[in-house]
Amino acid sequence: MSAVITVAPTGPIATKADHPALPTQPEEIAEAVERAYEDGASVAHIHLRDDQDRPTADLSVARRTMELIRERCPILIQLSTGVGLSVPFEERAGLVELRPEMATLNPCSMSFGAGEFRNPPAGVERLAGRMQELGVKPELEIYDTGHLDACLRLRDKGLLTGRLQFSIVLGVRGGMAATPANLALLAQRLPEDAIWQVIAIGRHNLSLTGIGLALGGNARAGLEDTLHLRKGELAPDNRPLVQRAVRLAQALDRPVAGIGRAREALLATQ
Ligand code: KMH
Ligand code: ZN
Repeated sequence: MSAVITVAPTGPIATKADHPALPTQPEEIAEAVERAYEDGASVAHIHLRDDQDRPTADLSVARRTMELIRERCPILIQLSTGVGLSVPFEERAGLVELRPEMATLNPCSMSFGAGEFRNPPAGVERLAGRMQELGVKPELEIYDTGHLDACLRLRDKGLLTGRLQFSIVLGVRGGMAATPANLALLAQRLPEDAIWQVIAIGRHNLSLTGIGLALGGNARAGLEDTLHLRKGELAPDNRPLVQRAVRLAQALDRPVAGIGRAREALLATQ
């Protein structure tokens, strides 16, 4: 079974002070995405920054970034509606109006490091419904077991249809710890036909990405999830992280999905 590799070149938190090669402006993000596409990624998970490098849900920044990516390569675009902790939920939700192929849906509020990640139930339902109307495929971000149950309730209400697509997010302070046992617990509770990947934040990124692939999941790689290749060694940029995920998949006999395969696997059954 082929593996879909997602690149997550920029997250909501790290800045250029943390990593000088972090792509934050539309041109920089498009460049990093094109390199990842060349290396085997077929999905780009995108966070946007304003001209001061602060997280933003500004539609003109998003539109410009999407245009630049589409000029460069046919990668599937997944906008993050998580955006950043400082951006209000309704602004974040507005990003789906640009009709990316996919967008994230964070089903629950939670503590997130030292901050709060607000995803109010009524807003989440509205966003799920709007994504359905627009044909934007939700990637369901589950940071804890109850988040999976919240997604299944959305499905029972008819707000999620087709094969559900999950990211099991491990290692955020406020969510489940990055351990193999937590990954196994969540993976075996997913609906049987679910599509899923691991998002392993921080130092367990490599081992948990490998376990996820070995269990049949897809993989995500990039500076959003870890700035390091290994303890004490910064990744020079996104490229070696993506290349490493590709090598991991290949070593596990999971051929890396091209765009056609990824489109079929992720979008065909909406
Ligand atoms: N930043 C990760 C902890 C999103 O952007 O909506 C989870 C994530 C979710 O990527
Ligand atoms: Zn993200």
